[in-house]
Amino acid sequence: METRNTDYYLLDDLLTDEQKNIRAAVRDFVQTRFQPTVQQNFEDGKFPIELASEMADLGLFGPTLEEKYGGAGLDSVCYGLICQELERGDSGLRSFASVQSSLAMYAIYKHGTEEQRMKYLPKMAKGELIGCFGLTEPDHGSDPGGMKTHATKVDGGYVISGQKMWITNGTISDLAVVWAKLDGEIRGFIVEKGSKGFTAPEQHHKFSLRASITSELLLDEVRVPSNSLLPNVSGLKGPLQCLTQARFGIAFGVLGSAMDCYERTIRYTTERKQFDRPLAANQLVQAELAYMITEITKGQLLAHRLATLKDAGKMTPTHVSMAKMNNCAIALEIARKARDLHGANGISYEFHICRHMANLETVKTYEGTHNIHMLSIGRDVTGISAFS
Ligand code: TGC
Ligand code: FAD
Repeated sequence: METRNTDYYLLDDLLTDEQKNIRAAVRDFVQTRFQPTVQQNFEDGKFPIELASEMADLGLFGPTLEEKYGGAGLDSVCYGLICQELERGDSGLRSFASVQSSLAMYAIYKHGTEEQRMKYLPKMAKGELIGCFGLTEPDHGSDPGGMKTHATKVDGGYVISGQKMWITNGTISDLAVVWAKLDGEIRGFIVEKGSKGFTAPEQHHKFSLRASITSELLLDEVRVPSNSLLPNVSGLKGPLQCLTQARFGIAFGVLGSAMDCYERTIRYTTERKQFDRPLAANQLVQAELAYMITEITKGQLLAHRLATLKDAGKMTPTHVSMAKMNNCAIALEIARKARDLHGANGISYEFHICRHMANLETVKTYEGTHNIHMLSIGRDVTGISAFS
């Protein structure tokens, strides 16, 4: 009954012991190791990279991959619950793990050679190598197909030039999966830290995702060897297939932030009194609490079904769009309502709500904005593209 507060529809009955145990282990890690410093890290604009090896020991990097690549072959519900518990702590913590697992490791796993997989994945699973995923550019966010970063074939390899922006983990990464156009086609390249002409300066002055590293990737005629190319895919579907994995994790992850906001608000409104009675005794307050738990419950059902579709091989990209779009929107709305119900305390670091709220503004935007997912669903149900 550990999640009784947010398990309104007894979804735990559908979980296996393994799924519950993994959720409990990640929750414990977040509470004991991450939570004590999150306020300070958020204030300082710092990600606690020193926790990476503990996260690796818990199996949080590439958990669904086979053992030979350092994974544990976990199912999709397990992966989703890992994301949920990490994001209950902070969206930046889930971002760190999402980018490592679903974007950088998955790109190499899905699009790389066996040699590339064996070179990078086991070390990434151990947290010995950190990766990032460079798709977005200053002038191409929602429309990555227009990217300007380009690669040219030269003797023994490629030369890559361009600029990526808003890249999670960039500055602390040992390798970047960079998407660039080669002969007009989008291709993926592994660019290692220290490559001549490659730098990853940190982007500062953010209101959101402050306990997370966000960076530019600057590529000034960076020469990479032939075996840096991910050979098994070309075109926009290369990065989009990776994004499908990460968006799946976000559909679960944001529920963690929403749950934390809801549970804190239940506690706060039952304890704090105004007009000689608890805030929660007011019908207007109860209406907000009822909204929160209803949307969390609907979001959990959507996410759980998405995971079972994924493991059954029936999940489509627009299934993922629906869950990412909906769950981000309701999590943000829940955080805003929680902020309101905490009154002035709602803006204080000490009460954590405003941090979640600010983070969720980013999560609504990255990995495809709300509008982009809505239009993807619109295209699916009408057969008409509103993009072009
Ligand atoms: P479109 O014609 O739709 O697609 C091109 C090819 O890709 C295939 N495809 C997908 N494959 C897998 N998963 C998906 N979700 C897919 N969506 C499309 C499609 O079938 C096609 O394949 P083929 O074989 O015909 O070539 O392309 P489009 O140019 O119309 O663009 C579609 C659009 C707008 C939906 C797409 O560009 C898009 O999703 N834009 C949003 C960009 C985005 O999400 N960027 C995220 C950057 S990474 C990030 O934010 C990480 S933050 C992580 C963190 O910190 O946690
Ligand atoms: P734009 O595409 O300029 O969109 C601006 C607004 O216009 C949005 O509301 C959008 O929905 C709307 N819009 C755009 N096109 C349409 C349309 N056709 N119809 C209707 N509305 C439209 N990227 C990476 O590659 N790797 C990362 O690791 C990464 N991490 C990130 C971390 C953070 C903290 C942030 C903030 C972003 C990150 N991103 C990353 C970038 C992110 O994916 C992009 O910001 C996102 O895809 C949106 O692009 P944009 O910011 O250029 O917005």
